[in-house]
Amino acid sequence: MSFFKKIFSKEKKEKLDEGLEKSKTDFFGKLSKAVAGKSKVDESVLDDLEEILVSSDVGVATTIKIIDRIEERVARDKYLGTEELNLILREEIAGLLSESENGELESLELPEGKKPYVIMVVGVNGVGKTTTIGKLANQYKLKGKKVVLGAGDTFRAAAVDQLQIWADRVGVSIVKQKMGSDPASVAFDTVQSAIKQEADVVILDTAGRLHNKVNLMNELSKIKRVMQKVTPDVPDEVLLVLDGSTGQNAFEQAKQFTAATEVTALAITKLDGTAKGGVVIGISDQFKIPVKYIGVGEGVEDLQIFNKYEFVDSFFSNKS
Ligand SMILES: Nc1nc2c(ncn2[C@@H]2O[C@H](COP(=O)(O)OP(=O)(O)OP(=O)(O)O)[C@@H](O)[C@H]2O)c(=O)[nH]1
Ligand SMILES: [Mg+2]
Repeated sequence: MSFFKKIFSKEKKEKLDEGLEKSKTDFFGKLSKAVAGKSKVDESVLDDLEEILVSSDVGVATTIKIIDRIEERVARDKYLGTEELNLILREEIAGLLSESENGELESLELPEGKKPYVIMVVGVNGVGKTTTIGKLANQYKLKGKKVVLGAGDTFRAAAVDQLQIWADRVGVSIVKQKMGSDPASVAFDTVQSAIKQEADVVILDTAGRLHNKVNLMNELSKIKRVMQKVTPDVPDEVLLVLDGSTGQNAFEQAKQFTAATEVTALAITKLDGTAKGGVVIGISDQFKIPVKYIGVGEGVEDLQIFNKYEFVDSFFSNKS
C-alpha cells in the first residue's frame, strides 16, 4: 500500500468514526446500562442486547441472527464476560455480514468496453440523490474520468439549478432542459452528448418521488427505454439512495424500490449526526443488493466506498 493510500484510508476511517459517533454513543450507552453490575453474559443480558439492537435500527431479522450467534457462543464458551461483549459483537456481526450474498464491490472500477458507463440514481424525496451525484462525480473526476451529469429531475423548480451548482463545483459537464420537460428526453440527450464527448461516466439524476409502485415503474422504465435508443444495455447501474437517518423507513424504501424496479446498488446517506447507523448493518445483511456508498456529511468529500468490515470495526471499536 502506498504512503498516500495509507493516509487517505486513515482519514477515511477517522471520518467514519466521527460520523458514527452518535450511533455509537447511543448504542454503548444502552449497552453499559444493560450490563451494569453484571460480569457474565447471561439470558437477561442477551434479552437486553436484543432490545438494544432492535432499537438501534439493526432490524428484527438481523438482530435475531446476531443473538442466535451469540447464544451459540455462550453455550460453547461456557463463560463470557460482559467486558468482552464489544469484541464478540464485532466478530459475530462481521462474520454474519461476510455470509450475506451481496459481494464486496470495487466501487469506482469501470468495466472494460463500457463507455459511457451509465448510472441512474433513484430514491424518494430529499434522501440525498443530488448531493450523492455531486460527490460521486467528484470521485470519478479525481480518478481522471470524464463525467457528464444529466438533470433528469425536471419536476422541482430548483432541482436543475442544484445539479448545475454541483457540476460547477466539481468541474464536470451537465446536460439539462427546462423544468417540466420529459425526464426520458433529458436522459436521451445526456447519453447522446456523453457519447459525442467520449465521456467515461454518465450520472443521471431523477425526481424524488413517493414509492407508488405503478408510477415509479412506468417512469423509470420509460427513462430506461428511451436511453436504450441511444445505446443498448443502459443503465449499467441503478443506484438507490436511502436516508440512513430515517432508520426503518430506509429499510422499507429499499424493500419497495427493489420490488418495483431493478436496483443494482445502494447508497445510504446522512449517517453523520444520526443515532440510527445500525440500519446499515441490517440493510447489508437483509438485501442481496450491495451497499456501495455511504454518506457521512454534506461536503464533496463525504461519500465513502462502503466496506462492511471497516464499518463494523468503526461501530464496535472500543467504547463503553
Ligand atoms: N448530513 C448529511 N447531509 C446530507 C448527506 N447527503 C445529503 N445531505 C443533505 O440532505 C439534503 C437533501 O439532499 P439532496 O441531495 O437535495 O436530496 P435529493 O434526494 O436530491 O432530494 P430531491 O431532489 O428533493 O428529491 C441536503 O441538504 C443535503 O446537503 C449526508 O451524507 N450527510
Ligand atoms: Mg435532487
